Amino acid sequence: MNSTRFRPALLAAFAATAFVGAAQAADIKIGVAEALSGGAAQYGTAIRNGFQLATDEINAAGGINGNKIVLVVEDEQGKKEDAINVFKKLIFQDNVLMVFGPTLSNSAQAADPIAQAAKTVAFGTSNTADGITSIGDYVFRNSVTEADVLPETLRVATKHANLKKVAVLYGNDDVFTKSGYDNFKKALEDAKMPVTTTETFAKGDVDFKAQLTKIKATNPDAIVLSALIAEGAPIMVQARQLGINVPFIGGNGMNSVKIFDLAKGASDKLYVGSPWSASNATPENTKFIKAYTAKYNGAPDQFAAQAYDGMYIAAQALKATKLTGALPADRAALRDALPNVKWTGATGAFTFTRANDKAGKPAGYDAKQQAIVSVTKGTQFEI
Ligand code: 1QQ
Repeated sequence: MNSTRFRPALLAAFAATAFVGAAQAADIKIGVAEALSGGAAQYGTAIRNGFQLATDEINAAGGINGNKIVLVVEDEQGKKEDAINVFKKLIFQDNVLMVFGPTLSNSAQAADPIAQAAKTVAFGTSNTADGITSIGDYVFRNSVTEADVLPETLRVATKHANLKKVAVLYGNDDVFTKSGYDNFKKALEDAKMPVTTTETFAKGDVDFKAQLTKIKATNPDAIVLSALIAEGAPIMVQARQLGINVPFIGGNGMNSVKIFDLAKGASDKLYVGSPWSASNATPENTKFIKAYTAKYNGAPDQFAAQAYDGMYIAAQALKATKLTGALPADRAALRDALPNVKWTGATGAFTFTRANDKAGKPAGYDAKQQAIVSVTKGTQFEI
């Protein structure tokens, strides 16, 4: 008699425990929109690996206050139309808390306004063109911009290779390559470096001999190149075939170990600036390189490193956020927590700075970080 009277109460207590338990162990869904196929997959695959490695480590260490991060990964193919569609799917159908990506600035400029309008954080780990975070206050990046890196790359390369005059070659139909060109142009003017000729190419071009022949005729000491790797690698190969053996000075697009596979011996004498170096022997970087190499059977690059750090930065913000389960409130709370994160990861010490929009009003958040300039293969210059 007594036992039957108590049973409902006990059952209710169990049910409540089960409910609280389930709520505490709720998964935290994070969208990953990266180029996993097409010409930009060279970057996107490394980025996806970096996110996955960090997520596995964070979850193995107890997740976010006991909750697991679950990645919803989509291929945006390095195309802006696909980036828009993938952002819409992740934000409106999958109901992710935030979105990482897309890979290219060209796609970010098209897709980030979707996230901004939906008041959902868009966090780029590889977008380096001017103006990406001026889209709005839900737009973040931990990628160091071309504007920050290229003047230093040029300064170090000029000194190291004793440059007196350079030729310029850039892609004029991509947000990143155009922004790289604008920043190189400004840096060259500031450094009073004579430019022998300026040539352009378009995305998808495969034959660069016409531009390179013109460049060769002007006898530059180096070629300043703003290109993505799909065009940049064959440009280096074809330059060497034409007997152009001067150094190349590249931006973030050339900052991938894939250049060794794609251009082979022709990738020698390439100067690039980077927020990350394989030879930076900090405990965080050593741990990252070891874990990445073990998991993926190959060396990481700075795209993997920035993605890895990006996930840890988001995790710090999430740990400081009281998630309620109400998506709009949680998305806003995450946005509010992110700017306060300070994190020392594989790429070194990291904080955000506030960016301005076109009207000069505070907008999204840019990485504040140091750059390193290196020449393939071998030499590194800390700056
Ligand atoms: C951008 C870049 C590319 C090289 C990303 C892979 O920096 O598009 O902003």
